[in-house]
Amino acid sequence: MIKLPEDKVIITVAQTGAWPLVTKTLNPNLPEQPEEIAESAYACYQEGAAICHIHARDREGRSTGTKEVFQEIHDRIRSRCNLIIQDSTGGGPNLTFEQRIECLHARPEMASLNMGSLMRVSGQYKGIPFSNLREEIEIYVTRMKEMGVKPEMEVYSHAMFREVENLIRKGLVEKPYYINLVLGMTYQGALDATPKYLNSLIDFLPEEAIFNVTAVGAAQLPLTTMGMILGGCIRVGMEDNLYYRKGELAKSNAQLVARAVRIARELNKEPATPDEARKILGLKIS
Ligand code: KMH
Ligand code: ZN
Repeated sequence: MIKLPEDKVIITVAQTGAWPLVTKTLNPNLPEQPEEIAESAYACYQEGAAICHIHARDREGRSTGTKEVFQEIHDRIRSRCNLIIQDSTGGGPNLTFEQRIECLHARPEMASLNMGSLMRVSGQYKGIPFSNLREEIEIYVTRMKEMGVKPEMEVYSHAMFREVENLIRKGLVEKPYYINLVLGMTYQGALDATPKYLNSLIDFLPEEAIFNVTAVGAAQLPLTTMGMILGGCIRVGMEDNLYYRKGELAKSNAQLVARAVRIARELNKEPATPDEARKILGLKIS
């Protein structure tokens, strides 16, 4: 595992997720439309985020994969700042295999790559898998490679390192590998968000990997703090956690980024700028 420079942390903000029930009805401050996502992204950039992980919604608030909506979000963000744009290929349960990857045509610098399948266990999609078969992962990563997009490999359990190893063995991902350890998803096959699981996932990281910590719900604060201490990058934001603290909804994504930056500074770390993050991750400098 590669640790970040001691005095740096790369902060990703994941502002809006794909889950259809997570809308403004649960937190009215959730940005859904391109203009809201871009405005909020700029506020997060000003607070210290370097990467923006993006899901798009249509005008009715449903997950969409269309290039046009992603392009509008990218253009709006890029007209204001140089945040690294990381599109989600996780899609939503309503998106097909091809729709999930259409966002690549809007030319993000990075894109998520889910490293195995999980089972949805609640709501109208209960029993519908979040499918990421080896063949599918390989198709996605090959397209990313062709288009110069760095994959953010999302790992939800130890078993998914088998898929990471497969991509490394086949030369389909480049160093430094960027691996997002995602804890606390309420899907069957995912790990709970506990310090013990985080530590044990870190033990299985390949040598040349930089890691990021994502934790869902109330675990976002303690586990991202732990991630910083252990030399990792962190992800905060309303895709993973709608609350600032118990009983208090987050006012904005920027509020969650600002708290992460305060904690980083208490730990003698500065948030990496987007260009510093590009250098660390091996992306082209903007
Ligand atoms: N909602 C996250 C916990 C993706 O976008 O590819 C999982 C995620 C998947 O971020
Ligand atoms: Zn996502």
